[in-house]
Amino acid sequence: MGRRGGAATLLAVLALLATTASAARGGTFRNFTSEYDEKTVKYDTKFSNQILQETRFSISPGGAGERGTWIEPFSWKPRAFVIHNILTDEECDHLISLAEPSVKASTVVTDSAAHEEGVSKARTSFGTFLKRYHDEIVGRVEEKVAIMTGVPMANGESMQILRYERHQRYTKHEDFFDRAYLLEADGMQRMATILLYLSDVDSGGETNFPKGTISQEYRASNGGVEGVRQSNEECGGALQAAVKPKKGDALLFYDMDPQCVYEDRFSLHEGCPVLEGIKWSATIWMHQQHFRGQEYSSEPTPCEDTNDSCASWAKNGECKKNPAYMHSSCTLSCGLCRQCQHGDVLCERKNRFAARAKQGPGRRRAR
Ligand SMILES: O=C(O)CCC(=O)C(=O)O
Repeated sequence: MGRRGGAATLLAVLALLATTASAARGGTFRNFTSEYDEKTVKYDTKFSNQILQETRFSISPGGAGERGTWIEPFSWKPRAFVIHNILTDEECDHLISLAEPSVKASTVVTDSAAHEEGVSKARTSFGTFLKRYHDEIVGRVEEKVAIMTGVPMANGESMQILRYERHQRYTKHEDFFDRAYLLEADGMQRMATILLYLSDVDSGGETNFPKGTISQEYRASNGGVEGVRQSNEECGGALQAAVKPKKGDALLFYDMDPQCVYEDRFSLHEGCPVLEGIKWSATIWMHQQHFRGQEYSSEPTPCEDTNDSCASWAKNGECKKNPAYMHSSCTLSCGLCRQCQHGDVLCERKNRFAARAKQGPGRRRAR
């Protein structure tokens, strides 16, 4: 390297050091405020580690863990990955059974400014939301999603379950919000979307990226151009970059660039019409920051009675007869929470959600 080259390199290194130092002081990233405190991070990590111990991932089918969970890069435009066998059949069936009684015509945010919900013309499926950490299985699935995305579940919206019948579809759209709406949005921008396929579909129902490009590796290991070509007459014929739903698989894609600054326009996607059978899927959107962070406060919610007589009142049926008082003052005796062992995050999380349920439902946001 000549003198000039050496000087240029030195300047580049100095510039990099200056940028890093300014980032460390919070200068460069001043627009990005992290809501994490140390406790929350520990809390999230600890629980994820519990799930991680049971869930082995591999980047090839041969090296997969017990359940055969492995990750296959599908596209780099947008960044999209198929995660094979992430859910067990039991988990899929459980999510469907929870959603089935309440699925109704899907809603989307039709007027971002007013946050009004309206029945979607773009989406003709049926859908419902499951409360975050609705039960142990929902929590387990959510934690797997946190691991897969590398984003704590506190940044995730509640899971939306969709049911598509024959000819039902979800037309082309992007999942990130308009910047104007971002100012009011909880958790800032949606950075990643995960679609969990809860059923096989006899024909159709592919998730297609009309601007996407299937990665070379994916083509090579899936029978080349012919092998990956999907077609759906009701979705315009030959599909650009489509994933076929398979029960237990997930499709993870990023809605923003790796720096989380720009929206990724390649992430435009659609749920093609189902041609035969029924398609069930679950969607979780992960945000840049905590989404409705108050639901995930890092302090355990105490589970205790406020009156010494609670236990005997509960025995006499007062929890049912006088719920207004008993459900706020005798939560332990009425069985609305449990006293958790120190560090039993699963138990603590349940208590937190029980306490929230007591306060009544919050406003739900649909897409
Ligand atoms: O069901 C699909 O394949 C697409 C669903 C979707 O686009 C969404 O939920 O945002």
